[in-house]
Amino acid sequence: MNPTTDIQGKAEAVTASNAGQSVAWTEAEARDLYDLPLPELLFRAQTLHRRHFDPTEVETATLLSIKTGGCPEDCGYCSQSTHHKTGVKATKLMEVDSVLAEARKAREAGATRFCMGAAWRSPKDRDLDSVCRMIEGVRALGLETCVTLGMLAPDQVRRLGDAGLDYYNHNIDTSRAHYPRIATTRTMDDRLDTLSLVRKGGIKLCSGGIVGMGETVDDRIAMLVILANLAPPPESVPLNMWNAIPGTPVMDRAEPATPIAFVRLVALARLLMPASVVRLSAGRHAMSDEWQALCFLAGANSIFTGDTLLTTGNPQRAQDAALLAAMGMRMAPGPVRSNAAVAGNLRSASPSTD
Ligand code: SAM
Ligand code: DTB
Ligand code: SF4
Repeated sequence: MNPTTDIQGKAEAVTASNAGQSVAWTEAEARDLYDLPLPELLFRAQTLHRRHFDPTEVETATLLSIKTGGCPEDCGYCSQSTHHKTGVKATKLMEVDSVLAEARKAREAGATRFCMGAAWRSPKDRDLDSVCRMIEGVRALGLETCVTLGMLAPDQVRRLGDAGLDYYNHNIDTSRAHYPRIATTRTMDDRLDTLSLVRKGGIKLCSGGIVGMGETVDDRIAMLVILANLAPPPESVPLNMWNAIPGTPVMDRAEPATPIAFVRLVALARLLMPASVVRLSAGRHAMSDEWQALCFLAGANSIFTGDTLLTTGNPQRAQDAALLAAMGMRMAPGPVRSNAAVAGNLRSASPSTD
């Protein structure tokens, strides 16, 4: 019998439980899936993808850096750490009204989620007052809300939940083994503790990582296994290709993933976390249309739209719309949710051929 048949059975069990609470993956099982012949890997990923989602739809979120630079953490990949000379200027927390004006623009451009990022180790209570008003204001515009503010205390989670926060983004970034090589002012367990508090607070998790920081393929797989075993996995899983930042320590050891290696990782994320939205996040402007197209075929179903991420660039929205149209796909008009019922309910969108 094909040794991966049992593993596929496990992936089906994740689907059956619809959230994966009871299924724990091992790194060896995940590696077996990752190493499948690409046509087989993509077939399996697509099969699970369409059980949960309309495979022609991609969720769109827009990011805004509400407090840039001056961060005391030493994350070796980040433009915003005070430990590295990257040329990023530190700013104060934005005014609530200015943030809401940006959210309105994002909504007019078609985004369904607005994500606000702050370069903090953890928020001060006074700053959280403003962030809560931003969340309330963005929600009132009819957008889903996401914030990424660093580590949280239980009371801060409660306040964010009371403000109506939908998602908290907090990436684990890499494997446990590689973590000390990318940050020393915090640990993987610090990250997992915040994720656990956020989940207990009833807020949905957005957690993923970065590829291309000198890690091995096994590190990338180990990172996905940690996320998949959170029981249930994060509702949203961003996979970032490291956006090179001159002046950071990661610059000396960065090695971008090949397109095929990245696509395999996306497919593995889809197999290990079939009910999660997998976001093709930073690094898209360095990817060809064909590379991105393969990621969508492997199960990625979310992107950031808008020309900037936090401090780096992102493809123009028109370019994204053109790629999706060429694939007979579209930006989802509302939040994307796992729903086995969409299988067999594909719109008869035909690809544009120009
Ligand atoms: N300070 C908060 C924190 O670290 O959680 C929130 C902001 S931080 C910039 C959010 C995430 O952006 C990081 O966890 C990391 O995964 C991602 N990130 C930062 N710099 C990046 C880069 N150059 N390329 C890709 N992803 C990056
Ligand atoms: C995530 O996983 N990627 C986004 C969001 N979550 C906060 C951040 C990407 C940052 C890319 C580097 C920059 O623009 O500074
Ligand atoms: Fe600070 Fe977040 Fe950048 Fe780390 S990733 S330096 S915590 S802004």
